[in-house]
Amino acid sequence: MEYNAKEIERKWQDIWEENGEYEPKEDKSKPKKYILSMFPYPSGNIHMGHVRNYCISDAIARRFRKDGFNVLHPIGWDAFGMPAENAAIKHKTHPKNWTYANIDNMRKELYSLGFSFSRTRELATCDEEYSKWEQSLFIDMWNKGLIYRKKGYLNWCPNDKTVLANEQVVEGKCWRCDTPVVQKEMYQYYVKITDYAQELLEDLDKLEGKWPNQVLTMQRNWIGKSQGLQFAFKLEKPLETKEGVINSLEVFTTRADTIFGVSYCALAPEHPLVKALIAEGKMDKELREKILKMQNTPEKERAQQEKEGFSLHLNVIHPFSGERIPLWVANFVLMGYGSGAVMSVPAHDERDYDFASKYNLPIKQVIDSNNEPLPYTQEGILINSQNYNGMQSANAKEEIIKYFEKNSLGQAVTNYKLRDWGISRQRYWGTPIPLIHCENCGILPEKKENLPIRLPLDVVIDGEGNPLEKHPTFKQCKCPKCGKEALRESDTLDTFMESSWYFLRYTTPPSLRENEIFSKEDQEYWMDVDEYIGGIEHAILHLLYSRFFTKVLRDLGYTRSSEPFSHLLTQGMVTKEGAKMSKSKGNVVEPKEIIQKFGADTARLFILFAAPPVRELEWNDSALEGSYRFIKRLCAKVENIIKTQELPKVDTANLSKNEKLARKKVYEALKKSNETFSYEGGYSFNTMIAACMEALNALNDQDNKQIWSEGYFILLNILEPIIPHICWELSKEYFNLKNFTQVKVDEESLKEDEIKIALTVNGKLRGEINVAPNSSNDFILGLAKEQLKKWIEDKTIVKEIVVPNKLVNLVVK
Ligand code: ANZ
Ligand code: ZN
Repeated sequence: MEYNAKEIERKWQDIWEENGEYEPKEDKSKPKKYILSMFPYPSGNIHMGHVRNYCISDAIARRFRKDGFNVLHPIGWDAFGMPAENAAIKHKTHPKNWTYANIDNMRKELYSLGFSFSRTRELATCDEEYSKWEQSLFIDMWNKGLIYRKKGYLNWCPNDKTVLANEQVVEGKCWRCDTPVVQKEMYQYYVKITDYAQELLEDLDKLEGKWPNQVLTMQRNWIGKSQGLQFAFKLEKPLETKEGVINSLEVFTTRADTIFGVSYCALAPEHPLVKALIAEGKMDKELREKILKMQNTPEKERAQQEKEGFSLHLNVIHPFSGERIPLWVANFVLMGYGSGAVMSVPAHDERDYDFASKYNLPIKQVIDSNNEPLPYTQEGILINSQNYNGMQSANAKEEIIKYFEKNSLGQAVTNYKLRDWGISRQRYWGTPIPLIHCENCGILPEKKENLPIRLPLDVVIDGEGNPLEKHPTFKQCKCPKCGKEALRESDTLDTFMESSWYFLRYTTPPSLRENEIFSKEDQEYWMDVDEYIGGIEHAILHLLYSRFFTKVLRDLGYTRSSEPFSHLLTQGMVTKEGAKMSKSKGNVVEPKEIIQKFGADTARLFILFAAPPVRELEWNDSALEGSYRFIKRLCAKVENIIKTQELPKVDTANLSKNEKLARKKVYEALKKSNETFSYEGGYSFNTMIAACMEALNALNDQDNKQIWSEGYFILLNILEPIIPHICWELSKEYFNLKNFTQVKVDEESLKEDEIKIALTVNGKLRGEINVAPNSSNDFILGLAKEQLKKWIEDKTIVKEIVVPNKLVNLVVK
């Protein structure tokens, strides 16, 4: 048969769409599989990274359908976000038009690859229907006290009067106008993800072996549980302020055992004590300006700078020794962690050591370092620590914490690195926050019956300020409580909010979407996601937020799930000439061109054959052509197929060596594919495809039509998840698609006729023999000695070793 990829692929894509072939079935008595790939951002075109991602999920989804599962394999669009606004500024388009046009284009590109997505469950997070339910969820969370408002620092361009996202700050300057960016304190909304820190951490243990270790570790580190002591140093002189007297300074330490080594305390530049000194005019101008400058440097940047600080010319009193300890402001102390102040122990901490060396502060050793140089950061035996001398660190920590607790000077605390999640953005293209500011009643949620709050379309997007804030009427509304004129919130939501629950939303059948966020029955049937496939770049935020949302939704009564994704498969990068494919590197291969030239099946086969999913995939033109040739070879011998609707019978008596081998290779491929399609099997399609290629070669070395037919019946079945179009074409013609079910492995066919046994003398290879499988050791030894005559003739055999079915070793003297 001539292989005409274009014709075959168009034909089957049309048939699949017309028949609704890939819609999940209503029948909930069937076992289910929910196969999900991370949804794409509609940037304009599908790239190879997407192709790889969806080739993997599609292969899995297709296989499970054939194995009798009801499969949900949806796709949607992570459609809000900054690029649409940037495009609006650059090309004078509207973000909405730009986004939906991109979606239309990318949808076409996706389906040209033959992916078996459910068409009816598609969603875009910028759909008003999606916004409605997201706003409804926001209100539930607000009412539950899970969302609050507080001041936080944002990147601010004083020229454009606009908040900048981190990506819009380039070397400390505004991306549009080059004005130096400052840190501005503004009201922001936060979600209390820290309320769930402990559960988010603990539940990672349940995902052991089901998620990549690397991801589990990254999540654990991000949550960053840390146990220690929080206590207060007394200020040498209380500080009088308009808001009252400040007497003390709280610090958090994980090394209470080093308390006798404190030589200074370091404060974040935003620390309330520092702010009070500035507000009370108790700081000279020069110092004040230095501190303000530090405050204006984003924390991330500070972390990369050299250690820097300033003395505040104030002291606190050491709780044991009564010594005066100087206070400093330092760029390595973060206001958002612990209490924003540190007891510094230069002898046993790197940062403290660098800082003390630079500013000539004392370095007091209090842990025996076994003569290793300072800073010595490990635990050990205490020295120079009064009553605690000679104790082990762990023990000393306990005793010192006990002392503080007994004397009400401090307490054991658990801190998490995890911060509450700032969810408000001062931009247009996002979900409007459904809150209303009333002069009488404060901040209130909008009434649910008024949802969705829609984005106005008549906006000016020019990069200055927030278009919603500037809109003439958007903000005007009535207070839901007292009915008076009030103002609508003009911030929109972080787009990570939308991607934190889209996988739950897909479970809602289209007919119920308008009236229900989730249909309970469907949601319980489909959740949890069985296989979640996507890029490692989402290892932290997206996955953490999704896990968090699932737990919140559980506590709100919307789901029974606690962990959304049973298995996680992170695919490797697609590279060319050793570098990640990217526009800036100019090494991009456009999927469209490949499909144009070779067809979708070739593209899919190449992608899945070139590397196992978790590994990097290096682009290779000759391997691509090899994939094309394989499909052509698959089509070349179809005249050998006997049409049938069941597994062809093979008369196995008196088969030739090549005929036996062909059957063996076919069933080996089937066995390999059964192993491949499981998380534990790693979905290593490459080895399974290699087995299919070997099987086709072996079939070609014989011309028994029964064996050809059996081989095709099985190979088309195995290869359908990889190269669906050609498999459907051939399968329809010869087997009426009846081969797309589970096929049993014929174990008989796998048996070896003869096994090669390597013969060694004193460990050196000296020959080989062929024997029937499972021959007795005596029989094998007899044959072996015969063969090895010339190596053992005038020697004494001191040892005979037989490794069944593998090897004989004779030890001679
Ligand atoms: C004294 C000390 C001695 C410390 C020593 C460490 C080693 P983890 O484990 O990450 O929780 N620290 C506390 N609050 C901080 C803040 N807001 N910004 C920067 N650093 C802060 O780290 C806890 C340790 O980090 C604390 O223990 C404190 O320094 C510092 F040999 O206290 B340690
Ligand atoms: Zn009111």
